[in-house]
Amino acid sequence: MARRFREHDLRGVTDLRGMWDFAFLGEVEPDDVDVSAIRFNDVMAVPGCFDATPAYAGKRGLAAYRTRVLLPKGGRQWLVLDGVHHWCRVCADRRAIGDHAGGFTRFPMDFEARAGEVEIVVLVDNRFNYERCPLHVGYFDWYQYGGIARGAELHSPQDPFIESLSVATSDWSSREITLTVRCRASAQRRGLPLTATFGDAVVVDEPVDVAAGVCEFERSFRVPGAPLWSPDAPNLHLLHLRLGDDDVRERVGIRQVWTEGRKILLNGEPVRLLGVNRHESHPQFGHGLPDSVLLWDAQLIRDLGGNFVRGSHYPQDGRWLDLCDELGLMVWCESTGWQHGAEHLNDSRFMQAQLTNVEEMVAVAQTHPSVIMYGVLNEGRSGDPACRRGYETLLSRLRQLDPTRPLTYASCWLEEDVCFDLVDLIAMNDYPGWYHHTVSEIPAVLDEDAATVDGKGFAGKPLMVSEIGAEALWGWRDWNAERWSEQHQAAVVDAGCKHVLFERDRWCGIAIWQFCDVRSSEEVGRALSRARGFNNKGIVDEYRRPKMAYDVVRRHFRAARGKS
Ligand code: ADA
Repeated sequence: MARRFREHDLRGVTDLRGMWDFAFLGEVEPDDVDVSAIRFNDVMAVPGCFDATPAYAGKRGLAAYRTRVLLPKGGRQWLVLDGVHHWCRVCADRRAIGDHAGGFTRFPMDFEARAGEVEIVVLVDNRFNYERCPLHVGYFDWYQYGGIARGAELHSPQDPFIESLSVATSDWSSREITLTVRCRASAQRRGLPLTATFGDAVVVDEPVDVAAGVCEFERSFRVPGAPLWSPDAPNLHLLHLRLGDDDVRERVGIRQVWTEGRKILLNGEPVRLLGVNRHESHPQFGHGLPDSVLLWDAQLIRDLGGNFVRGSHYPQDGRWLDLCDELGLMVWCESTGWQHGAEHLNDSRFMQAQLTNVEEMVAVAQTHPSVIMYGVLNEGRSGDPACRRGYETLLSRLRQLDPTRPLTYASCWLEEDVCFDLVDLIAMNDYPGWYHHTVSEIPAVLDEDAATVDGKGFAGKPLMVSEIGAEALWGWRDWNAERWSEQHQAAVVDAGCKHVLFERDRWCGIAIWQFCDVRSSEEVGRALSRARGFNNKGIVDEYRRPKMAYDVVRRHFRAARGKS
């Protein structure tokens, strides 16, 4: 992905973004495709979603993308795709080099090639096929676009090759940072120079021995006095790591997050999460948002006085996380999911796909200081004892992969929920004033929800409202202020924010459902309950035009943050 800082000085990286050759193949099975016989008769933007363009709007089927790259050096190549929706087969010089299932995550594919031109073809399938891609099921309440939606790069790796670099603040007060480097070498190497600079300071400089295959090592260092990262002062530092002939640069924010009693602490100070749920979706770009739209979104959340965004309901684009790092937005990053039940959580294909999704999510998210917690399975049936094992598996894998961040999941099963003990922060989704009850009853319903959680023995844990909101059609203003009007939505978010932020101190935060309107699933059942086929609970519409609720949220968030 193209980042705001140069990621490599030594490693050759070709950015593959731009126009690719394209062919929509439709109802064809990938196994039946002869890659050399594809007639590429169109072009498509990468990153982008083909089914969000006028020519292919709403189409599901197999599509083929092709580009050519000039390799200065032969040998092992590393193709890195940041998100392909939602199943793909990658071919280099007409040979399949691998399949990948699941959109929204970065995955590498390596292959051998000679110096000179290499042809990359990616077969992309946006159909729902549970066998092939159990992560994406058609009933979700968002439109699942197809295409190479995020960045694409070709890395010509050095040997040894730095496969990943994790950076974590191990102690914010002494400014201690721990690096975990994972590298791959074709043969054992002794006394390889390892150096790391943090800003201008050399913090690691030593010879290391590297074994053949994959090896991992950890180093810690301190940078006394270095400014910390927080939403009010999102200080970032550049770290440059070199191992032999390979290198990687990463941006570091020094900060630690943990929960204590009912609070969530950032560098020892309690923080209140003021934010929105945000889908990465736009009618013109699908899931492949251009930088300018990402910037719009971040600017608007900051304008609201927000300091928090829940990445609903899938892993986030590294470019968005870069922006959140830089502009001081705290992020909840969650695995892909929507209202899964025991039939999925007890299915090994689904669970394996979830585990891969969680691993790929952490690989991208973990270097970002903005990511303050991880979540799994939005509104899964955490109230069903038959689902508990699935929650345990995913949450314990997350803890193992990254023990530095609190864990959560959004629950809509408060009374029945059997998984609250597994998380650090309890998150409740409820829609009083929309699916049930009146606006004036919202405070009482929220109090009852909190009392339910507390009554189950979790009064000592942090609790947040992870979803609350109502639908409003942009521009539909009506004296009756009924459901679907901007007035009604404004009244719902007004009552919710007022109660959670100013009338009680039980909740450590609130995330409005949702930031912007998004296209919903094309399934008939969903379409009939979603005017225009969109989930219209955005406080801005899909083109980011504000509704009345926007100003209401802005007033409350700014007051809560002590701003005018
Ligand atoms: C759920 C879900 C959201 C959205 C919302 C709604 O709680 O988590 O994705 O579907 O409800 O608008 O009903």
